[in-house]
Amino acid sequence: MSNSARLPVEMRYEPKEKYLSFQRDSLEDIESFWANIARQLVWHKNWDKVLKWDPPFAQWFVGGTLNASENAVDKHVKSWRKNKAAYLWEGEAGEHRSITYRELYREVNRFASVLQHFGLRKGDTVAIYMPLVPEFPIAMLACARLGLPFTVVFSGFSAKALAERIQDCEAKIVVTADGGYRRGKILRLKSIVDDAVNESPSVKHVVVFRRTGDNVPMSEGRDHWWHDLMAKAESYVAPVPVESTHLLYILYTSGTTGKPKGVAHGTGGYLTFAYATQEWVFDAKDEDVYWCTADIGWVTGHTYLVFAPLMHGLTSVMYEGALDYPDPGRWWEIVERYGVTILYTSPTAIRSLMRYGDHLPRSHDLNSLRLLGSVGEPINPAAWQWYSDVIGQGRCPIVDTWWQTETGGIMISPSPHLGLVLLKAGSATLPLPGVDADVVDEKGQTLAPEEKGFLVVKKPWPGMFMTLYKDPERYRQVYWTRFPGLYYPGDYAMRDTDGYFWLLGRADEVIKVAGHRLGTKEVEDVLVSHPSVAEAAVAGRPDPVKGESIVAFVTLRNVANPSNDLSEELKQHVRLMIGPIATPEAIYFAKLLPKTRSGKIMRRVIKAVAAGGPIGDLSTLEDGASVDEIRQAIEALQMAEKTAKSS
Ligand code: 6R9
Repeated sequence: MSNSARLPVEMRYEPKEKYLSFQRDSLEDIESFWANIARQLVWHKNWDKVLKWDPPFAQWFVGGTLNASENAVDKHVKSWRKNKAAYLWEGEAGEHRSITYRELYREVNRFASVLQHFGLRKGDTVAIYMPLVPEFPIAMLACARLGLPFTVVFSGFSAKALAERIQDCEAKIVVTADGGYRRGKILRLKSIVDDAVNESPSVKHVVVFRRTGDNVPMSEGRDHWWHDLMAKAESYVAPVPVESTHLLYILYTSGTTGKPKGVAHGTGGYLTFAYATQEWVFDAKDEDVYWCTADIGWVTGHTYLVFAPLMHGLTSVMYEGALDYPDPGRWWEIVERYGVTILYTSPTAIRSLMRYGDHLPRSHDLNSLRLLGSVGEPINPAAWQWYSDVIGQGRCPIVDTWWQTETGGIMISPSPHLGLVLLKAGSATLPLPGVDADVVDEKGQTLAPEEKGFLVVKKPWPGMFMTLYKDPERYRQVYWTRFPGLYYPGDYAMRDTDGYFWLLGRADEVIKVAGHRLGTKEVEDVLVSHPSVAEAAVAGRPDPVKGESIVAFVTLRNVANPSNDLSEELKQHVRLMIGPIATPEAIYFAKLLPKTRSGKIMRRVIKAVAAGGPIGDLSTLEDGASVDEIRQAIEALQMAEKTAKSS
């Protein structure tokens, strides 16, 4: 696929060899490679040792001390950037706020003072459960200023899920808001917090930011209004230098079974990796307007909406609400209003927007855009092409970025800053410098090109998580035992003859039809390549003959309507593209699909609906999306199934 010819001259790709040799050189001496980057951060004390590698535990920049909030805000207040916008915030109802670096600095200091007045000391933990408002990063940075590890819990999670996380990390304070807005409705966050805190004895105080003005009960002595506390706060609190390996945050993510995993990130290594990857991948400059659409409840928001862009002094757009509210042109309006130059979003958002057709993006001025990014799932070639043609107007390279909560930052992606490689729709291209990725077979042996296997990382990198919180054994077991000595992220992958990585979905998402293994993604990609289909989720259903048979749930683009003919056409389409073995036994047309906060389809739910079994308790869904939204999606799925069966 040659789209490079249409890119602006400065974005044309470099010969792959140059890029590959840079990649190789960085791996020869990873310690000095990463140390050179770490030196660009502000340290209180230099490290004694770059890497202490006691497999599978890595400690980066051992002996060094620094402070994350100082790297994110103090640094800029001393420079011309002090009055530059750090965040251009837009509320769902259309309010605007612009927060300069100087203002951000003042608020972070004052909120740190608030936390200090509660008697919190370095190492105490804080839980944050907030809507997407500027006070969200302010709370995170204030915690970091005092060396208080924080855990952000996505605001779509239920009280039960919130309580489980608060209890696991023994948070002393919860920072929340009276509510938030989602599709014009109020999410009652404070009442969820009340339920969670009632079961969580570690919590001594709850700080409530007033967002909606809703009347919420405040428990005397325990609950405090953000603005009351801030009015009495000091305007400066010295940043507490912490060891490079000091816990910066814990982010809970779902495991295949049991309780969520507390992914624990340190400070110095994480920040170094965030800093480097932001530059390599987004090539952002001072004049850019950068918009990472992720919620901060997801790791993408932590790294690429908070720490990395702030360390670089960038201007970020932050939008509170739903992408299609009040209409599906909202995002394009935002791009036009702020002159967004870099847009970083997920394949699921791209597919949702795609289904409304081209007229909405075409009726807005998207000429400011120069770089587009994707994260969260493999981006199917059809969505990639639409993103490139309709949103990027053939001008903007697409960076498809593969990474995980555990990796802390982007691992495999094109790197416009270092010299872009030829892009291929659907491939995350090559590992970033210092990242030693490989594709191996069941025994851990490197596979030949074009062979499918397991993605692994062979050398430690600074962004890697330190452990699973309070559970080092599980850390070892989940990530390091499958292939001893290699980090196993749990993804399927393939490398082509050019060495490009193709991510093929989670390794556990395999359906076995009559003995043949099929990745759910293979079938889904083919379905969404059909012009009528917006999104697809397939699952296996137990079948007495074939072991499993395939059922597919699809949402349609606006141009199409459900019909038996279309269902047959889609079955034929899959049959032709993959083979008879992959032909779905049933196609169900749904209005929406249940998704996690990062837009990943909830396989467990899809599987349960497909098999006709019980869905289980929604409040315990480990990787929450809004419980309400999931419930609606399930109803839509069940409805789709019923309609199909009765017709
Ligand atoms: C950042 C994030 C991690 C899993 C990961 C993989 C999938 C993410 C991807 C991708 C293919 C991409 N994933 N980005 N797959 N191409 N560009 O998503 O973190 O929520 O922890 O999920 O997401 O399967 O292992 P997280």
